[in-house]
Amino acid sequence: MIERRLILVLGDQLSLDISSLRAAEPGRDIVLMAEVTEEATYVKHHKKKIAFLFAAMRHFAAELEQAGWQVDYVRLDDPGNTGSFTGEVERAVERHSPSQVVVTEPGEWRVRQAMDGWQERRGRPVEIRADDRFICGHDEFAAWAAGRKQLRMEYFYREMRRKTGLLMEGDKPVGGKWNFDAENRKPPKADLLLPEPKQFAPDPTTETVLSLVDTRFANHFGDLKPFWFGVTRREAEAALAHFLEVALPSFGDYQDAMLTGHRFLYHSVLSLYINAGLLDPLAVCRAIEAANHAGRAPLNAAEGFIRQIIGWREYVRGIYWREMPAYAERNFFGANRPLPGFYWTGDTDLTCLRETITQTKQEAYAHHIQRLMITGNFAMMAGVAPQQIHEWYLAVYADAYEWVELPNVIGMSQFADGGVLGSKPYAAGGNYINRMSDYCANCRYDVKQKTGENACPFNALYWDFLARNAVRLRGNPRLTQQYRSWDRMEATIQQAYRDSAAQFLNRLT
Ligand code: FAD
Ligand code: DLZ
Ligand code: SF4
Repeated sequence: MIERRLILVLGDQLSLDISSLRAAEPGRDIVLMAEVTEEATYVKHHKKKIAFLFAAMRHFAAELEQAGWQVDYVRLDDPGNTGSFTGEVERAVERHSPSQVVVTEPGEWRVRQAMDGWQERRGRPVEIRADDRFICGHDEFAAWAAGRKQLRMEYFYREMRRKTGLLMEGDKPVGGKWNFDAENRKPPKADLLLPEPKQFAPDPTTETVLSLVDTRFANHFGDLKPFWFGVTRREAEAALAHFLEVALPSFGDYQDAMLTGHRFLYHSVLSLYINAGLLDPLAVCRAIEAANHAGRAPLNAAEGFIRQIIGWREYVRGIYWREMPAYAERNFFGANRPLPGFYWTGDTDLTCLRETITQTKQEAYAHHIQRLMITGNFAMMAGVAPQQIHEWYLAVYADAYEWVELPNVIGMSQFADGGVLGSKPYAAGGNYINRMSDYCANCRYDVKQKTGENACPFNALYWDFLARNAVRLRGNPRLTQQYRSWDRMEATIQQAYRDSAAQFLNRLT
């Protein structure tokens, strides 16, 4: 009897050299891929995100078959589909009687917990292999973090630069500095020549998926069409090539800018492809480095981009696996306000929030500063329960998986971890938003007014947030200046801020 193995490939493991496939033989072993309701509904994911994943999975299965693999592909609407990974592995074990089940470790704690129970349940050996598409393994991150009083991305990032050799000259960073962010905060200009990400027309396979999602997930958030994401490795590579050519040179300069109607600016819109496995993160960084070497991208752009991938992306994953499962429950400020309903509709008269949420609904995309300084900043200052805003982010973005989304939300944007990931809350009033965007020019609120009915709500919320949380934040050395300003204000002005914030928050409820 042939000793064949069952290789499970998850929807965000669409990489030909994933560790599970490396352990297998095409002519002998069976690859299992399954569309399951549980993954689409444990939070109600954006329709575009589900469509992207199912279409990419179907194309990947076809690619594997062309390469000689036997693929057992379970569609969402196949009769007998149990709707969960556990159920589908059990059914496949019965179909194929494998000697062993092999899988690459999942990105999410929830799925890892389920997998850890599989061997006992089926009495069949289950091998869970490391996901070496990441540059930094779990043990390596633990060793780096051990004994440090504070974890900070910048120091971790330097280790990753040394490890990969990216933008290095021997043991020195190219250009003499590790970080060129000081050059990366240019405000937007209305006359910028703005590129768009590469768009792809759905083929018949994708059209079938679009119909399925339209029927089965009609009550999920977000617009399904127009659907223009790439769904194959080749398309993802074309999207990367397009980014290198048209947007990378200005990526650094305008990284923090926001412009009405321009959803992507110079961002790459590659995270959905990288996170699903269609692009390899290190290969993307090498392409960026090569563009810099060839004189096609300045160093501040190349360094800024590479830092996001080998710095932030790896760092948040390290934090996730180090801190879970307690991390998901962290609530440093004890915030308990329900998520305002307009996060699901965009129906609000705060222009910055309306723009960001509307584009999220349409595109399943918002760029980093919109996520951090508009929807995240607002939720934190308004005192929204971190677990509610976390579930929102996990549901609405096409690139969201808990390992990357949770630390960005709980740690970076809500400071709900009290400073594990970052050193201070990203709180800001209307001035910051006005400097980095053109939203305020077209808003019913006046960004220059501090308090009152017509004042930008971010202004009062900012001071109210600091005052409300003084016990927790006053000792933070990065907020000394802010608390000094608050303390110097006359009591009547302080009260006016608190009253304005209270009135606004009451209306919100
Ligand atoms: P670009 O601006 O072009 O950046 C290049 C690449 O760097 C991205 O494609 C991404 O792979 C990586 N990157 C950049 N910043 C980060 C970061 N902070 N953490 C991890 N990778 C990063 N990113 C996700 O991939 N999934 C998420 O669910 C997610 N949720 C977020 C939630 C909040 C509250 C915040 C503040 C950030 C979140 N991010 C998330 C990080 C970042 O906003 C997105 O990676 C980025 O906006 C994706 O768009 P892009 O590909 O155009 O990125
Ligand atoms: C996000 C997602 C969705 C919507 N659907 C599926 C699916 O049907 N089958 C699958 O294998 N993966 C899916 N995924 C991605 C998984 O949620 C992801 O692999 C786990 O969260 C582990 O990171
Ligand atoms: Fe947002 Fe305030 Fe500007 Fe309006 S005025 S867009 S609410 S920051």
